[in-house]
Amino acid sequence: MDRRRFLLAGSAVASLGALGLPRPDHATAASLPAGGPRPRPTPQQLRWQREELAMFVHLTVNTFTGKEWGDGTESPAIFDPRKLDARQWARTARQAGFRSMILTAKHHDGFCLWPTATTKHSVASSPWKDGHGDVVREFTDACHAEGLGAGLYLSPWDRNAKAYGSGEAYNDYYIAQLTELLTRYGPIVEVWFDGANGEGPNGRRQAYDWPRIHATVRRLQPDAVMFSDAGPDVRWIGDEKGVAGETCWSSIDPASVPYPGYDRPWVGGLLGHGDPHGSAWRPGESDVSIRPGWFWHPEQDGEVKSPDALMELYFSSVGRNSKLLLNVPPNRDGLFDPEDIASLQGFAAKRTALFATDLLQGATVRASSGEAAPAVLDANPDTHWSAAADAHDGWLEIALPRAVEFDTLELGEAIALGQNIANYRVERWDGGAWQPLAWGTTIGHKKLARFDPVRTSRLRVLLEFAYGTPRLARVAAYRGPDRRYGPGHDEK
Ligand code: FUL
Repeated sequence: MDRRRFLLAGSAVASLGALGLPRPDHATAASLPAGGPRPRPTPQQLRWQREELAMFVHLTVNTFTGKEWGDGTESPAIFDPRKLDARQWARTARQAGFRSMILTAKHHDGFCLWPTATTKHSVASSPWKDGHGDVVREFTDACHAEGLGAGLYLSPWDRNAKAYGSGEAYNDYYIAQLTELLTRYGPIVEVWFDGANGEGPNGRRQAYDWPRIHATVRRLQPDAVMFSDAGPDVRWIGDEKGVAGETCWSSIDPASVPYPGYDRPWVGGLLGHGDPHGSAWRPGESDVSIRPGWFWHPEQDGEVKSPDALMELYFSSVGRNSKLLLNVPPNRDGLFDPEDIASLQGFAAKRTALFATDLLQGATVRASSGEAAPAVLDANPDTHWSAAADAHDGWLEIALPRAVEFDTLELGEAIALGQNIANYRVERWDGGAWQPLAWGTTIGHKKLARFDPVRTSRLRVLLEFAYGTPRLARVAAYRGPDRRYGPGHDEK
C-alpha cells in the first residue's frame, strides 16, 4: 500500500471548530495517510529514549598523539593512561543525571581497548598495566556499579587490520571482535555503528556485511539498541552539533537511508526531521562533544562547553524529541578533567533549578473529548489523555486556582502508542482574551518551549493536527532563574 496516499479528513477539524477557533488551513485541506497502523517503539527503544541523556567516551591512541583520526600505524607503546579510573567517569555521569555511557572500544585506528584474540594491536601490547589491562572491562564494571547502562562503539572502518578491504576475511574479523564484546562484559544497552568507510592499510575499502552484523547483535544482546545513520533501532540526527530538527519525527522511511554511511546531500536534513509517513520507528540521537574534538587535546583546555551551552544543547536535542549523547573525553591520565566535570555539574544544577517545581500542580484540566485529562499533570509517562480514537485534533484547558509565573513549557506525547501530533499552539489567558504563547510542530517524547516570563491562571493547548489519535502524557510549566520578567505579560 502506498502510505502517502491521502484521504479527506472531514472530522479532523470538528473539535477546534467547537471551541470557536479558526480551523488550520492544512487540516481543512485535509490530508491524512491512508490506513495502516502508525509505527510504535519497542520496549528497548522506549527505554532508550526515556533516558534522555547518555555520555560518549572517546579514548584511544589519539588521546596520546593529538589526532582525531589515527592512521593505524600508531604503536601500542604510546597508550599508557596511568591513572585510568572508569569509576570516576561513571560517577560523574550518574551525578550529572546521565543514564548510560558509550565507550569507543575501537576507533578508526583499529587499536582495541580490550585484550582481543583477533589482533595484537590492543591494550595487551601496551605498557598500561604491563599489558594486563582491559579498558572495556573497567568501563562496563564501572557503569554497572553506578547503575548506568553500558554501550560500545566498534568502528567498522579499521585502518590497521590487514584483512580490511579483503571481503569475507575482514567481515569475519569484525564479527569475532563484536562477539567478544557482546559475550564477555554483561548486558550492553547500545551498540554504536559509525558509517565511515574509508581506505584500509592496503588502500582498499571494505564492503561491510550489515545483515550479519545486525543479526549478531540481536542474537547475543537482544535488548541492545543499534545506532547508525541507517538504524536499525535508533538513527543519527544528521549533525554532530547536538541539534535536532525543530520538527522531529521518530519515524522514518527505511528506504531513504538504506545503509550506514549513505552519504547524500539531503540525508542530514532528512535525519534531523524524520518522516511522519515513515514505516519504521527510529528515533534520533544527537551526538556532540563537550570539547571541540571527540578526543582529549591539551590545547582545547579552556574550550569546554559551559553549563549554559550544555543547557542550549539540552533544549535543542532532548527538548525536540531527540536524545543527547554528550561526549566527554578522558585525558592522558585516563581521567575526566576537572574543567569538564565542573561544567557537567553546572549543567545538572541548572536543570535541577529550572525543572524543580512544576507550576501546574493543583490545576484542573478540561479537554475536547476523551478521558483522563488530569493525567497530563503527573510525571508518569505511561498515563495520558487521549482524544477520541478517530479524532485528528483536540484541546486541553488548564485552570489554576491562582496565577503563576513561568517561562518554560513542557509537552509530552504518549509515545508508547506512537507519535501523531503534527502541530500545536499554546495560548494563555490575559484576563480578557486568549493570547498566543507558543506554536510548534512535532511534540514526541518531550518538547520544550521557552519565552519571556508570563503570569496567568489559564492555559490552553490546541492540538491543531495529528496523523493519528492525539494523546498527551505531559503538560508542565516552569520558572527558570535566568529570565527577567517584563511588563505586559500579566493576567489583568
Ligand atoms: C564520527 C567519527 O569519524 C568521529 O571520529 C567520532 O567518533 C564521531 C562520533 O563519529 O563519524
